[in-house]
Amino acid sequence: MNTENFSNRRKIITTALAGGASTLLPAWALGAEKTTLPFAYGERELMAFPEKKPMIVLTSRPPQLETPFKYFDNHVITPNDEFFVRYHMAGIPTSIDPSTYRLKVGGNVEKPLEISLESLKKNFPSQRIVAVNQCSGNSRGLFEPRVNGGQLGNGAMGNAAWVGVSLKDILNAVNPGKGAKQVSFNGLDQPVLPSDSDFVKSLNIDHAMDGNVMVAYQMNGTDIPFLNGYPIKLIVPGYYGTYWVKHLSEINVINDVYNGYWMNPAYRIPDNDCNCVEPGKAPSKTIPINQFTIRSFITNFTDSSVVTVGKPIQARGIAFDAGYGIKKVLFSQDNGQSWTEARLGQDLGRFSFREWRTEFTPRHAGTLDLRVRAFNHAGQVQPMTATWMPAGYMRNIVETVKVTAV
Ligand SMILES: Nc1nc2c(c(=O)[nH]1)N[C@H]1C(S)=C(S)[C@@H](COP(=O)(O)O)O[C@H]1N2
Ligand SMILES: [Mo]
Repeated sequence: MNTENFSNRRKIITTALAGGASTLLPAWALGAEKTTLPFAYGERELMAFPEKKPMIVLTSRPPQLETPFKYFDNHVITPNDEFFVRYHMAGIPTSIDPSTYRLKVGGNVEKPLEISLESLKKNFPSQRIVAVNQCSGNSRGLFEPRVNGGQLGNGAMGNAAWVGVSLKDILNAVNPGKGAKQVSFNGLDQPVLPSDSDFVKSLNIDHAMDGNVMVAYQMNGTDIPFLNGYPIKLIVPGYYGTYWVKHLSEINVINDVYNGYWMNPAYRIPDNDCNCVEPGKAPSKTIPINQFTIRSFITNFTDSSVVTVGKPIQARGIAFDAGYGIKKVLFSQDNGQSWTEARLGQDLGRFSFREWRTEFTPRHAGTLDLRVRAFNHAGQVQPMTATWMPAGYMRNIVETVKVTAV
């Protein structure tokens, strides 16, 4: 896959979408390169969907696209055309008219509103936040023993600059009534079968009002790509992607805990300190998935990289957490026996990817187990051994990249 190819494809896509970013055309298979994710049955096709570079296809209907991991080495902000895509149901919108789009805000509120995009942009103060969106099941394919669900590598995450309106300002405008306990969020996508549940998520009212949760209408300085939720999506910094409702169309203030399928039984984690169970066991009690675990990655080496003994070389990558802030990142070239502290890159905000870099000199020929381990300001640290849960969420073990030194 080369750059020339990329720009070609972008042009085709741009031309195909000449009617405006609000039209999604079907039939878009423009290429069929292949890649292999690092687990059994990890062979995948790459395809360019509208407004996207070739991405790893998990399913095409609905589109579920994983970012090829090498893209993360190029930039700390994930470009829109490299950002992963996740949907649950095939009934996704295919055409959206921004002039008639309305965000309905109601439920237990004093003054229900139907907000146009124009009004959202003009009548509410805007705010910007750089934040990571990560699917709960990112890295699920690496679970041992294997678990059911989308077999993802590490590319179901991305970091973007979001501009929009604080949910707090929207809720203050409608004025939640007494007894308000949660806020529910619905998007334009629909289940295909009557037996399927519409994708609706909820947050506690205090969380919804915390000033960080926002309704975004811009991603990295432009419209949100169609497949990432055009024209507006909910941004829940530090929380798993499942809460980041796309094509957001309806917000309801409710007096109880929303108990629809996508909050219960879906997207639940074991209710204990490790959010884990013994492999093969089911949790006895669960809670809704919530904040990210702390993670870090090496982005410039893969298991097929070759390095030279005695020659200093840079290792680099990214780290992130739920928003407590990355405190330090340690790097090891010897299977975790000794560690050196990496330099941290620019701080783009506590919810952003944080770059790290260090140099190392391969000490001996053969396989080197490279590892990176992040620590945050809340005392959280990546575990050295993997935890397990049936749903395959929240993986954050210290990953190992095995390079060959010659
Ligand atoms: N409307 C809608 N929003 C949704 C979903 C969905 O199926 N429908 N999936 C959620 C999940 S599980 C994830 S991980 C994120 C992915 O966001 P992205 O596709 O923009 O990367 O969208 C969330 N928002
Ligand atoms: Mo997800």
